[in-house]
Amino acid sequence: MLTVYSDDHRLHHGRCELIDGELKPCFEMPSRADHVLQRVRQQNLGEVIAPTDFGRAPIERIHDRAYLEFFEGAWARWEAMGRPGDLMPFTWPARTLRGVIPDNLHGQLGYYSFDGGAPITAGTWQAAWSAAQVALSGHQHLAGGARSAFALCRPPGHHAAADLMGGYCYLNNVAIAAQAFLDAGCKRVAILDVDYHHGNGTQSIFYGRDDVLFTSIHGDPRFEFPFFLGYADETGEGAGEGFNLNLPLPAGSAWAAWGAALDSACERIAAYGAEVVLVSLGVDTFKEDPISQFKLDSPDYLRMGERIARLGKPTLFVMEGGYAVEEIGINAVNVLEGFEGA
Ligand code: Q9C
Ligand code: ZN
Repeated sequence: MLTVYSDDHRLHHGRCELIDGELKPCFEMPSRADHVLQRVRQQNLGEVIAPTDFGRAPIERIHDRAYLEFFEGAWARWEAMGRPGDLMPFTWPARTLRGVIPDNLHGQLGYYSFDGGAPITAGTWQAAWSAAQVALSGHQHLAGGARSAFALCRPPGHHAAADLMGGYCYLNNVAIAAQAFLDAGCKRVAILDVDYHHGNGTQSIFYGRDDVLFTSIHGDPRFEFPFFLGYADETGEGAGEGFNLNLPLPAGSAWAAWGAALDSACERIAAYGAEVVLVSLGVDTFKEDPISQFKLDSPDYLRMGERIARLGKPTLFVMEGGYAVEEIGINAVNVLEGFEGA
C-alpha cells in the first residue's frame, strides 16, 4: 500500500493544552507521525511519497472562504501583537451571545472555533494545508486505479467543520478527500470513522447530503468529547436523512462490542452501495491511550483492517487521532496490514 506523507507536519507543534486543570504538553505532537512513518518503513508496507499540491480550490469545496482567510492570517496578526505563546481561544459565542464576527483577533478566533484544543502556532496553517494535500494525493492515487492508499495526515481533521477548528483539527482532511472523489465523478462515497472521538466536523459537513454516508464508532458523547454531537438519534436531515450512522459505545468497550459495531457500520456501507470507502483512522481506541477509555489491543487492529477489506471497495485510509505514541505506529499499520492480508 502506498503511503503519502509530508514533513510539513512538523511545522505544527502546539506548546500546551488545558487538561485536568493543568497546562500540559499537547498530546497531539509531531512524534506521532514519526512513529507511524517509522512503522510503515519497518514493515515494508510500500512506497512513501510526498504529496502533490492541488491548491486551494479543493479545500474551498469544504471550508468557508472567510474561515480559511482567517486561519491563514491569524499567526501574523498574533505575532504583530508581540505575544510569546501560541494563539488559543478563550471566548465562544455560546447560548445567549450573538454569532457576530468581531474585529478583534481573539473574538474572531472564538467565532471560528468550538474548543480551546486547537492552538495556532507559526507553522500550523502550512502543516494543515499540507495534510489536506496529503489526503488529496491519496484520492489521486485511488483515482488512478489503486485499491488502497494511506494518507498519513497530521494535524488530524475530523473535528474541523466548514468554519470551525477544535479538537486538534483545523482542516477536515477526510471531508476534503471525499469531496474530491465526488468531484471526479463518484456518486456514493462512504466515510467510516473509527477514531475514539466522534467526527463531529465530518458529520456536520455532510449531514444534509445523500452523496456521502457518514458512519462513526466512538465514545458515547454523554461521557466523552466532543459531548455535543455524536448521539445515535442523529440520522441526517433533508436529503441526508438516513445517511448518517452513529454507533456510540460505553467507556471500557473492548473488541467484542467494538467489532460488533464495526460489523453494523460495514453492513450499512455495503447496503448504501458505496463506490469508495474513506476511513478516518484514529487509533486512540487503544487500551493504553492516555486520553481515551476504550480497550482495544494491538492485534484487534489487524481484525479491523480485515473486516474493512471484506467490503471489497477501494479504500483510502486517512490518519486521525491516537496518543499512545509508542504504539501508534504498530496499531495504525496493523489496520493497513490486516486490510492487505485479507
Ligand atoms: N484539552 C482527535 O483525536 N480533548 N482529537 C480535550 C482538553 C480533546 C481529540 C481535552 C480531544 C480531541 C483527532
Ligand atoms: Zn480521537
